[in-house]
Amino acid sequence: MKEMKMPAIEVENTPTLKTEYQRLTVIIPTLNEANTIGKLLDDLVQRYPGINVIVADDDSTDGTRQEVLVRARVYPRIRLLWRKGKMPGLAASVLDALNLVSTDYFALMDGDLQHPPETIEKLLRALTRGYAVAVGRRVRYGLPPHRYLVSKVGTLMGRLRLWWTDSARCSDCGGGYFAGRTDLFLKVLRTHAECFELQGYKVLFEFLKQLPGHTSVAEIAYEFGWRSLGESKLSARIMLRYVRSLFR
Ligand SMILES: Nc1nc2c(ncn2[C@@H]2O[C@H](COP(=O)(O)OP(=O)(O)OP(=O)(O)O)[C@@H](O)[C@H]2O)c(=O)[nH]1
Ligand SMILES: [Mg+2]
Repeated sequence: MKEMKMPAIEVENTPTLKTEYQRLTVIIPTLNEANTIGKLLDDLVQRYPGINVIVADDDSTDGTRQEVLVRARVYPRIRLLWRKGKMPGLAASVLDALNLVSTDYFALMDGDLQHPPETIEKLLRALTRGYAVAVGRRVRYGLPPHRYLVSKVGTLMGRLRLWWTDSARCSDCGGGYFAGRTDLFLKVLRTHAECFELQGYKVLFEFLKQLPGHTSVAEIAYEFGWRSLGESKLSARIMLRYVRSLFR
């Protein structure tokens, strides 16, 4: 799994060709995000003609799937993965969706509008320029002080872990907004499936742990918005899962 060594830098401001959007699949895990998922999907397909989207829904009960299906009928590049009867979990949902991706690149973003859709273009641009991974780096946090602190400490611990094992690195390894080369990530998934914390939230961290230190990683700054609609699914149990994954 040899990757060219490239420094983690901001990607310059040249627009991505419109035809490049069809090379990307955006994975959106959802659990009861009916208030926001429709708006997010509308924004993505309007902004990025030709883009592919997979919504990986863990049997939501609030009409999330209906919001997706209404749009999928009009825009067939939107697909719904209904995980009914499967072991629930954010990471498990993302990995299931990743197995369905057939485009060169994929991106992961939340379905609650905390991740700004305009950043997708910069993530994609980094990949088409040759980076293996493009990571969104939060520069503002839509989080209350205690959550901000927990997030910062968690990210610092994650960075130490990645440095200690000479794994792939970036400054915001605890974020959930990133993109990557599909073949590389599928290879990691197929060779290290048993290592993933399937009910955890830190999918990026799980992958970085398995990628070698010389992997080329670009960092793209973005403002992590406040959750204005719907409810947070993050719990103390999920945070503990992350602590466990630091030592695995
Ligand atoms: N499929 C699936 N999606 C999930 C699950 N838990 C959370 N999600 C989705 O994953 C994304 C991130 O979850 P959030 O609850 O927003 O987590 P967060 O952004 O860290 O927390 P807040 O800042 O409080 O919103 C959202 O799109 C959720 O709907 C799950 O168990 N399964
Ligand atoms: Mg959120």
